[in-house]
Amino acid sequence: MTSPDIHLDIRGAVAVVRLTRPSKRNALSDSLVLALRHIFETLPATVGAAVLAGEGDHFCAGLDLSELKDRDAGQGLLHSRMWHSALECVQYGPVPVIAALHGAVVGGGLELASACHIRVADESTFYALPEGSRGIFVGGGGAVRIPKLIGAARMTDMMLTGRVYNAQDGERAGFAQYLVPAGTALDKALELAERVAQNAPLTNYALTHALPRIAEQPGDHGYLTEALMAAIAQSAPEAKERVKAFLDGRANKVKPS
Ligand code: 1HE
Repeated sequence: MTSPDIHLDIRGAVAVVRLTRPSKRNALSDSLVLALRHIFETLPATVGAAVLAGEGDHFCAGLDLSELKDRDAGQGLLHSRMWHSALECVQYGPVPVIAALHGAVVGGGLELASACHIRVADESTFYALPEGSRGIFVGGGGAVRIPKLIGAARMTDMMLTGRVYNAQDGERAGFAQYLVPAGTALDKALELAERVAQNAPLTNYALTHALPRIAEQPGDHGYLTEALMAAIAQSAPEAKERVKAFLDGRANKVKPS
């Protein structure tokens, strides 16, 4: 399934996925959501990390509101589940995903950004959940993912009052891990992706698939899952070689930033 509104470029070990519907502020139509899902389901095995960005002045204006009008309750339920399955392919796909944010990151656009593993925001970024004022609710997993970033109290405030967070306040609140000058989010995201792609694949898998589940488990279950994941990761030949390289003085040291 392809769409003219989304493009995939493979740059070495990094997949660059761009929303290319700037005339509609990258609003997410059904066909675009399905194409996004397809891209993350079928990334080549040579890819070690992905970057997700939006063309034009905004990352993403959320759900394509022009498609909302004719849906009954049953269709609405299935539609939300379709978003869930697509965004699960981003969060629990084969590689870590780094979102490069600028301009509007609103509604379903914020839900999409929340499914990524790292968010890099430039100074033009703003975050909002206009669902509250449109008489609807989040439906793309935002009720699960966004409170994990900023807390349920902040999300409640955003949806009840229409509060918009600017880039600085958004970073402080927890939307993004990186705040960079306007126009540089994609470069920073690419730089991070290059680094992430050099990690041992099992380490990246542990961070994207095991960590979020461990964090949801009761502590004593989490400790066991952590121990199992740690044992699997460290038994991989690549882990043994990386540790040996450090002990032999061939690997980088940790330096103060
Ligand atoms: C759209 C959409 C859209 C723009 N669906 N067409 N999301 C929202 O409620 C956000 C709605 N959008 C906005 O508030 C603004 O468009 C922006 C702040 C993002 C950008 O403003 P601006 O001045 O740059 O653009 P614009 O003039 O408002 O929009 C340009 C065009 O994009 C225009 O169409 P045109 O044919 O008149 O040129 C807009 O109609 C169109 N457009 N946003 C459809 N969202 C899984 S559930 C998720 C639920 C939600 O995401 S609800 C939140 C939806």
